[in-house]
This record gives sequence, C-alpha cells and structure tokens, in this order.
Amino acid sequence: MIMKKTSGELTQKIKQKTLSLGADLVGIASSRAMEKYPEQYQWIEKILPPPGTSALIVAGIRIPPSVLETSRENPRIAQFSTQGLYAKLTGIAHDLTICLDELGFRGAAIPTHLPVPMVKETQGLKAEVSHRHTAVEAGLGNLGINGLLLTPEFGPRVRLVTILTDAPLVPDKPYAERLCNDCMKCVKACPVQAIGEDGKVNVLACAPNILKHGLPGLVRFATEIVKADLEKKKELIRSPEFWEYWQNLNTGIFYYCFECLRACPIGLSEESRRINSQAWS
Ligand code: B12
Ligand code: SF4
Ligand code: SF4
Repeated sequence: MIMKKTSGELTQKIKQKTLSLGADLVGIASSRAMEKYPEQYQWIEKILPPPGTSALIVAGIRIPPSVLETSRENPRIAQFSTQGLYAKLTGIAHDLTICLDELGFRGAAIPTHLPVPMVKETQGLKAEVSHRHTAVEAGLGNLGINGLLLTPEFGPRVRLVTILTDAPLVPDKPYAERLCNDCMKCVKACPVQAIGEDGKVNVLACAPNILKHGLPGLVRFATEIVKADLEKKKELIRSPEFWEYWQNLNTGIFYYCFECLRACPIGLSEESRRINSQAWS
C-alpha cells in the first residue's frame, strides 16, 4: 500500500469527471479501509504494480424502479436494462482510467460482473473485489438484510463499479445511518427463501434460481446432453432451452430474478411505493 499526501483538488476533479460521465453516485475508499477484507485486499495489492493502490473510486448508476416492476411477467425487460447499465458502467470505468492516465496516475477497473475468477469452492463465480464492500467503505451506503448495498438515494437499485488507482485521493467517511428498516419485504419476496432474516444470503439457493440459464443451468443441460442417446441429443440442441443459452451467451446477461431489488422500499418515491405494493402484494 502506498501512503501519499492526499489532494482535495484532485479528488473533486475525479469525482466531477465520474458524474459528468453519467454516474449517479461516486465515492472514494482508501486502500487501507479494505484491509479488513483480507482476501480482497490481497487482490487490491496485486492488481496495480508497485507502489500499488492508494484509493478506490466507486461509481454507481441507478436502476429505474419501473423496469423492475415488469420483471416477473417478462424478465427480458429487466435483463435488457441490466445489459445497458453494465455497458454504461464499463464505459465510465474505461473513460476514468484514461483520465487518470492523462493525469499521470494508474487506474484499473474491477469488472461490473464478468469476467470473474472461476473458483471450485463457490462452484463458479467469485470476484477479486466486491463492489458492495468497496461502496460501503466509500460512504455510498450500507448493506441491507438482502445482502445488497442500500443507498439513501436509490435503495438497492444501483449497479456498481470500482476503479483502483494510485492517485492520492481523499477518502469519504462511511455513511453513518443504517438504511435497512428490517421490514423483511426482501425475505418474503425471494421465491426460493434464499435471504435469511439475519441478512445471510444463501447463494446456493439463489444461484440456481437466478441463473437457471446461466452457469448452473448450462452445467445441468450439458450433463443431460452427454447422458442422452443420439435422438435425444438432437432434440435437446433443437429446443428453445438451448437457444436461450445461445441468447444469454450473446448478451452476457443471464439473471432471471430481480425480486430482492424490486421489493425493498428504501429510496423509492411515494408514488413508486404505491405502485410497487399495489401491483406486487
Ligand atoms: C458472484 C455474484 C453473484 C452471485 C453470488 C452472490 C453473492 N451473494 O455472493 C449470484 C449470481 C447469486 C448473484 C446474485 C445477485 N447479484 Co450479484 N454479483 C456477483 C459478483 C459478480 C461477485 C460477488 C463476489 O464474488 N464478490 C467477492 C467476494 C469476496 O465477496 P462476497 O460477495 O461476499 O462473496 C462471498 C460469498 O457470497 C461466496 N460466493 C460468491 N459467489 C458464490 C457462489 C456460490 C455458488 C457459492 C456457494 C458461494 C459464493 O464467496 C464469497 C466468500 O468469500 C458481484 C460483482 C462484484 N465484483 O462485486 C455482483 C453484484 C454483487 N451483484 C449484484 C446484484 C444486483 C445481484 C442480484 C440482485 C442479481 C440481479 N438480478 O441483478 C442478485 C442478488 C442476490 C443477493 N441478494 O445477494 C450487484 C449488487 C448491487 C448492490 N446494490 O449491492 C453487484 C455488485 C454487481 C454490480 N456491478 O452492480 N450475484
Ligand atoms: S435474486 Fe431472487 S433468488 Fe436471489 S436472493 Fe434475490 S430474490 Fe432471492
Ligand atoms: S426490503 Fe426491508 S429488510 Fe430487506 S433490505 Fe430493504 S429495508 Fe431491509
């Protein structure tokens, strides 16, 4: 970890740039604040060459509530929105990296979702650095019972990206007030009871539901093909399920559940709360 004299002027410039690129939220975490997550900290130390990371810039963009209210009927609407938001965050991260480079600093963005290291013990996806945790350390909000970052502005309806840098930025203070009100709407809304009232999310229950045509689904489908006789193999690869995998591999978006994002009342306007509870009660 590098220790440099931080610059308030540079920090304001970088924050303004992030917002002008289209982010709704931006915060700065110090590299030191991430020491409490040893697994992630190891990556933070390794990703930028010595002298290494001094600060993490965390950017967020909002998910419009109306998009989530359609999702149970037709997941493609929320999937398309997710694709757009991740593309936008990717653009923001790339442009910020170029901006840092032009100012004489290094920058390296942690991907929004993919690619991630594929790890045996988590049966697949496990990121180097968790945006929820960097966002907490950057003062954007705190974690709810649904395991997601809640922000005062948008509740959990925010997607995130983190950029590691050696620029001497001034860190933000953690958000002081706990945002989750323990209403348990997320617990009730989860179709597979993956969210515990203690705020622990059982990813082994969530993943097969949310990723039914993602990695867990693909493994199951491939196993079915391998075991089938020739006629059944032909039938399987001519099925809409196989085409759905093709579609997901093209878009890079394979989430089929948005319930824990939709159900949370935090950050919703009165009007959205009314629509949400009428349409989904
Ligand atoms: C892998 C992943 C998932 C996995 C696992 C989720 C989880 N709870 O760990 C699945 C596919 C299930 C998932 C689901 C969702 N995700 Co997700 N996900 C990620 C991703 C790419 C990496 C998370 C990670 O590995 N972090 C690193 C490790 C060190 O920290 P961790 O999160 O605490 O992970 C630990 C455990 O969860 C476990 N683990 C992680 N994955 C798996 C998988 C299995 C099978 C097992 C057994 C264990 C396991 O290993 C870690 C222990 O060290 C992040 C992007 C990112 N880089 O942060 C988005 C991210 C966390 N997801 C996000 C979202 C929005 C969702 C969903 C709502 C999906 C959707 N419709 O959009 C749901 C919410 C589920 C929930 N309530 O938690 C957002 C969160 C935004 C916010 N406001 O907080 C992120 C930050 C993406 C983004 N760029 O905005 N996700
Ligand atoms: S994404 Fe769906 S299945 Fe996963 S925790 Fe949220 S509500 Fe439950
Ligand atoms: S739905 Fe209620 S319990 Fe769940 S995260 Fe939001 S405020 Fe907390």
